Amino acid sequence: MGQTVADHLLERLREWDVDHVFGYAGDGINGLLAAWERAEDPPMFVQSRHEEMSAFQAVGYAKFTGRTGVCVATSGPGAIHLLNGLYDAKLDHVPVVAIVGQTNRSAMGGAYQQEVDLLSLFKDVANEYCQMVTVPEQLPNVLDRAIRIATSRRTVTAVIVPADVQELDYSPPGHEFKMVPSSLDLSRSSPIPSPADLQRCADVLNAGSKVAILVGQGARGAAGEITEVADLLGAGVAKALLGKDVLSDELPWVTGSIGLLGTRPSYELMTDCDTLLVVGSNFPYTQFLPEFEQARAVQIDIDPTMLGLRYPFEVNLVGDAAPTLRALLPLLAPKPDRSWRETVEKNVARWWEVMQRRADVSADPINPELVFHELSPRLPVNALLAADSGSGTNWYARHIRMRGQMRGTLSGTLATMGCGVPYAIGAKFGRPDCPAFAFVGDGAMQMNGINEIITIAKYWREWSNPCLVVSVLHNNDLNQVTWELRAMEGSPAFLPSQELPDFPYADYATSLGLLGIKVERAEDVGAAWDEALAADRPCLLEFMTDPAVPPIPPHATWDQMEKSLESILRGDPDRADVIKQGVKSKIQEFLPGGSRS
Ligand SMILES: Cc1ncc(C[n+]2csc(CCOP(=O)(O)OP(=O)(O)O)c2C)c(N)n1
Repeated sequence: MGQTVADHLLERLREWDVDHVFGYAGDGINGLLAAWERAEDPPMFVQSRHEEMSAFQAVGYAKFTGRTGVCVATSGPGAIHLLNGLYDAKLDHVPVVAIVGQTNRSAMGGAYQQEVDLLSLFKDVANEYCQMVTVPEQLPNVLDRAIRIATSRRTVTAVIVPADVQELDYSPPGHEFKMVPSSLDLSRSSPIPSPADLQRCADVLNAGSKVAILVGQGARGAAGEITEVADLLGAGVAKALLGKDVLSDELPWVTGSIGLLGTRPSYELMTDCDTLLVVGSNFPYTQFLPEFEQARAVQIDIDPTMLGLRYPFEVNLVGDAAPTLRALLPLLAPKPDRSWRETVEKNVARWWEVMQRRADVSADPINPELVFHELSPRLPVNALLAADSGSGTNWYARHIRMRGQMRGTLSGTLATMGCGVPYAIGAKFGRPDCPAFAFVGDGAMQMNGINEIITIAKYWREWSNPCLVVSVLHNNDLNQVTWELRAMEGSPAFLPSQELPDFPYADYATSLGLLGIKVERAEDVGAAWDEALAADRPCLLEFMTDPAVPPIPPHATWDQMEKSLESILRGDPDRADVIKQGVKSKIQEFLPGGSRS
């Protein structure tokens, strides 16, 4: 038998070195599934419980490997389910290719079952490239462009292949009129700005005396260069959350995360600096950057379409972070006055002391800050960390000290719930030798994490290192939003929307053959992490955490950072009021949206 279009599609993916495809079956891709059955080689088909999870797994795979993720789904409902994961990739600038089926060409336009206008459905999420393959000769061109565009522009592309086309005999494009031959291969380019533009940037940086640097995920791989620049300029460096793994938190002048979930030293770095250098970050919250008149600012980004946003920058350099900073270094004048750097370092040291004390405050039953604080020093240097969207994101941002080759990610821009567990699964397929961790709230677990634990149970034996720890903050509350309601609306928690039903997370994991540990006392937190790390299989750690621990924003004063927590947790009868009514001005002023201090 000759090759079908579907056979060739898999072969082409193989030629592009695609080793995993995250997907879910359906008759819209039956031809493809049959081809998979015939093929003895990669790419491996990884089955999830829901197409959105397949898309998140492809995103997690891409985020942790730096490669292009590929997901596949059937027509109609399967394609629709992919969307949220694809938007997550698009908004965080991660390359993902979606391959979806469609009804047979003979049925198209006939209001047929499962027929959805996929070109329109994907028009926005895959706006850079979304095409339907209607004849075999079109396949290589469409697939190659989808991969090349997704990879080079760090975005989402979509390939739609009608079911009957998948089963046609493959014939390649010829050397003919209206044929589009195609080829493999893609080199990486690494732009560097012109010497004149570099000099303009250096002039601004040299003129300042209190330099702040903000790095994002675009600065990954440039840790050495950032360190040299920061040392020369006596600068402190804050990190956007997607760039949390760009620099080690063991460096005394790294102020940690920025923004509402960020640290007080990052906040002070921005409020007190006179010069700002942003490298590879699209951090959206302008209010956490310096006042407009306060600082002269310059920016470096590889993507010219993302430059110049968020702040009135004087110089916007198009460049790859590492080579651009290397070219900039000889133009920078060392700053002999180190007093600014010393202040930054003092703040950072104080921050870690405050974090220790906040984690030590007792709560009912467990202070969630302690969960992250206990884990941080235990993390292996090659750990892969996936944080879901919820109150835990605060504690991930603040308590986890990145070091070594650790990688960490989250849904930075879409901030979607439900990404944590599938990201970690994608990580394990991309880098099976590394221990992986997912930090997830009980709401996100109930949304989809519970189902993806089944996927972990299905596949973990295939990973060379079985360590995958899913930690669940079991607080029976959609806690992050509960605090937002209190802060922004001055509203008591609306229980019908905020309260969550109970679920036995650890027992459930145990029932699937994984290790499940329920932790109900603060003194057991450290030992539970140790047990999970030493386990011979993936582990679900269920921490019974106190929903009354508030995510204090970074503009709270140092004193407020500590005292607010103690007063809320200890100050009965206030505690009941704060939690049940949530409108006490005492806490209001510390919360996102509350008055600035
Ligand atoms: C798909 C999606 N739906 C809703 C939200 C809004 N949201 C953000 S955090 C959050 C609460 C998360 O609750 P949970 O997972 O239990 O974590 P917790 O905050 O309680 O730690 C909600 C509802 C979102 N970000 N994404």
